[in-house]
Amino acid sequence: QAGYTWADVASLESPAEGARVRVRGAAAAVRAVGRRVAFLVVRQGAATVQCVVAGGGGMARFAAGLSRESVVDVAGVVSRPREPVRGTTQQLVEIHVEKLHCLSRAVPNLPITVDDASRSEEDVARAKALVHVGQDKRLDYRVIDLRTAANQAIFRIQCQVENVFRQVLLSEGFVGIHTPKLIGGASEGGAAVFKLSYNGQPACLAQSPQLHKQMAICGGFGRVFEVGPVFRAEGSDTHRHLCEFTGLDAEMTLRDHYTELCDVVDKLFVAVFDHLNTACAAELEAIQRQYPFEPLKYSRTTLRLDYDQGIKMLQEAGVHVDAMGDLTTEAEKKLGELVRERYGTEFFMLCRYPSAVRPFYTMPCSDDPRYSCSFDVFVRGEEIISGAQRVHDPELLAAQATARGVDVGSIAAYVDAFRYGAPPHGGFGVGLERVVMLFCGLGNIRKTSLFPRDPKRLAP
Ligand code: ATP
Ligand code: AMO
Repeated sequence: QAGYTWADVASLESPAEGARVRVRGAAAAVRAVGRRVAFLVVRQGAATVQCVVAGGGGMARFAAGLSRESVVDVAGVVSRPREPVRGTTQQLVEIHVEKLHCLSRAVPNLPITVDDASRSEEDVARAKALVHVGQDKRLDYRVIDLRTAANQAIFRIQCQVENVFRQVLLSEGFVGIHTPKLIGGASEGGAAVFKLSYNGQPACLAQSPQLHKQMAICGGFGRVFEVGPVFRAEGSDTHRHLCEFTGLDAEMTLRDHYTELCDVVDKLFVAVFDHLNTACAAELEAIQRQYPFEPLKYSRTTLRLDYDQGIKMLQEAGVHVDAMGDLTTEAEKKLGELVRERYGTEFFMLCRYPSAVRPFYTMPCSDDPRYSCSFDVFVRGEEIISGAQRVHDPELLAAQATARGVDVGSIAAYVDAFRYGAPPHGGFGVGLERVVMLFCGLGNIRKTSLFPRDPKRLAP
């Protein structure tokens, strides 16, 4: 296609009128007007441009016969129509097509269409006649579903969360590491592990990088982070549990107190949220159009409450909670509402959990061992982060593991790591999909996982 310059649909506004461009994208819509003119909307990512196919030679008829989602190459001249039809994602300019090639023909009867997958609940409610595509079907045909403007935005936002996580931690002196995902014993205790045979030896998929991120600290790295897969054999379907998710983990030596971890979380997440609100405004708008949500309320310095204070707030509101037990999902939600009403924020930390409800590696508080040097972080009343100072005394560690039913033999190398000199340390783990789900008020974690793995789904 000599004489044409490759162009991206999203930046088509900048070439001067009359520029000769070539774009490649999907045929999002085709409309024939008579036999000699066809309008072809070409989509690339979330951006679309209208292409006018006119004149003889059968090109208009060829365009009119293209099945939707076929991949095409269009070469032509940029023009600025006098009355541009501006869709939400459509460019103001058009392309007057001189050459048209189809590179990949989509089947004429698509199992779902991008238009149907793009409808908001309000659209569906307003026009009962519109096809409503349920989540399962959309996930079955995820490669088509991912082409919606909202999905294009969700995964760009997810990438930015990960990017800011890395950038902030790198600037704070953390080193990125990669820990093994094939391990000999459950890293979190509990039953939710995928077991497998490792050349005949019992093994499992890592439930977190917990053991090895701590061992990296024992290995002399003062501050580490990891972005990697986490496997949990969750038994029941919920809106916020996946069987495989992306963990953003950090671990660091501590000087005096576990609240040094809270300081890092604070800096990190204010930076993440600020970045999303400024650099990703267009993406947030695209998500809003399909899934309306209120912007997250958060403050410059993150509110920190003690677990006891949280319990008191719930009890005063008439919620029955066990002061030394774990919070139920409903209690967590309710606490999120109470905090928003009283403090005007939807992002807060709950510190000093009862030791009994935390994993075996958690450091008890020195002033009262019934409580622990730990915290959870909540967004809109749901947990996105767990963190704590760790036990670095091997005897106490083994005792706490045994008391919680963890087979010390299966984690012997981990316990031994603390026999060779280990500094006080702690860390935290963030669920990437949960951050995006809750920041954008999306209501279901499957929406923020590219190809979700839940208790029922192993495909696509
Ligand atoms: P974590 O990541 O720490 O496991 P979580 O959000 O899964 O975080 P849990 O400590 O497992 O939290 O559980 C907290 C609460 O969430 C439980 O008390 C329970 O009410 C609810 N919950 C957890 N798993 C499920 C599930 N599979 N089905 C229904 N509710 C659940
Ligand atoms: P925890 O088990 O709380 O802590 O997990 C950390 C964070 O991971 C996310 N998360 C999940 N996301 C999707 N699907 C799931 N099934 C799921 N389970 C957990 C949540 C949660 O806050 N080792 C500790 C962390 C640490 O102390 O460093 C841990 O794994 O957002």
